[in-house]
Amino acid sequence: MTVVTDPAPVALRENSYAIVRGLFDPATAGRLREICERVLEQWRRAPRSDNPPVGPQANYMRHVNDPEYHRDHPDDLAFLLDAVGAPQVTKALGEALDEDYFFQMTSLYFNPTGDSQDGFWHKDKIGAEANVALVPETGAGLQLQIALVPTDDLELVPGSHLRDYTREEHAICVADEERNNRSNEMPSAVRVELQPGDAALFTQLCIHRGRYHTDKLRRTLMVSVKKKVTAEYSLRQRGLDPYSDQPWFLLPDYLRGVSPESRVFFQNFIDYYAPHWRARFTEVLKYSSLLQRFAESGAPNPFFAE
Ligand SMILES: O=C(O)CCC(=O)C(=O)O
Repeated sequence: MTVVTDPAPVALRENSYAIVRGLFDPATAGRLREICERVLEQWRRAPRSDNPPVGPQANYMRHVNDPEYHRDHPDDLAFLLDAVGAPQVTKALGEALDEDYFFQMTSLYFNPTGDSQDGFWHKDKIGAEANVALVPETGAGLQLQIALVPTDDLELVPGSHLRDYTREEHAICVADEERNNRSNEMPSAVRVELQPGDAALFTQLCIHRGRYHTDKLRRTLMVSVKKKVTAEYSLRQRGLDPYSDQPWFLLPDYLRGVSPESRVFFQNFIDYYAPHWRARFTEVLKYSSLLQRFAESGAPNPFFAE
C-alpha cells in the first residue's frame, strides 16, 4: 500500500508545493470567510481598482486588506491582518523559503458568476526576478493559499519548477499560440485538496492553474510574499508596482488591534516601501495644490492647453 503524505514546507523546494493542514482552526477560517464574503460583495459594487475588472468572469480580486473595504468594520481588518501575519504562517513560509522575504499582497480567489472555465496552465512570468534569488528553486517568492471553503480547484505539476517544459507540457502551455492551454490532459498534474483552514504553498515557477466553475463554490485567501532581494531588484527596475503600492500601511492606526507577532510580518514590508510611498505622496501633493491654485485663479488650466 502506498501511503501518500502531504509535502511539508521544507520539501517545497523539491516538490513545487507543500500543504499545511489546519493552519487555521475552523472558527478562524469561518470568520475569515465572513470577512472575505463582505469584501467580495463590496468589491463587486465598488472596486478599488480596475485590475482585474469586476464582471461575471472575474475569479480573483487583489488587496483584501485595503482599508476602504473595512471602513465600517475595523475589527475585521485587524482580524484579517492578524491571521495573515500569524506565527504559523511565517513559520511555514520561512521553512519553505529559507531566505529573507517580505509580505507582498493579499488576494481572494472565488468562483465566477458567469460561465464556467478551466484555467490556463502557466508558469508565472517573473523574468529576470528569478535570477537574483539566493535559492533559485523558489524563484521570486511564494504563494500561500488558505481555503475558506472545501476546495480542490488549484492544480499543479510537482517538480515542474526545476526544469523547462517537457515536449507534452510545451504542447499544452505554449505551442499553437497557447490554444491548448486549458487542456485537461496535463501529465502528472495533481489537484490540491484543502479543507477550510488548510493551506497550500507553491512556487510561481511550477506549472499551475485554477479551476473556475460557477457551481463549485470557491473562497480561497491567497497571501503572496516576495523575497527581499527580488523586491529590491524589482523596485530598482520598475519602481512601485500595483502590488507593492499599498500606502495605506502608513495610516497611523492601520495595524491597530493586530498582535505584536503579526505586526512583525508587516513591519519589514512597511520599512522597505514607506519612503517610496511617501515620495509618491509628495508628487500628488505638489500637483493637487497646483490644480487648486489654477481653479481658484480662474485662469485656463495649462495642463489641458493645446
Ligand atoms: O489558484 C488559482 O486559481 C490560480 C492561481 C494562479 O494562477 C497564480 O497565483 O498565479
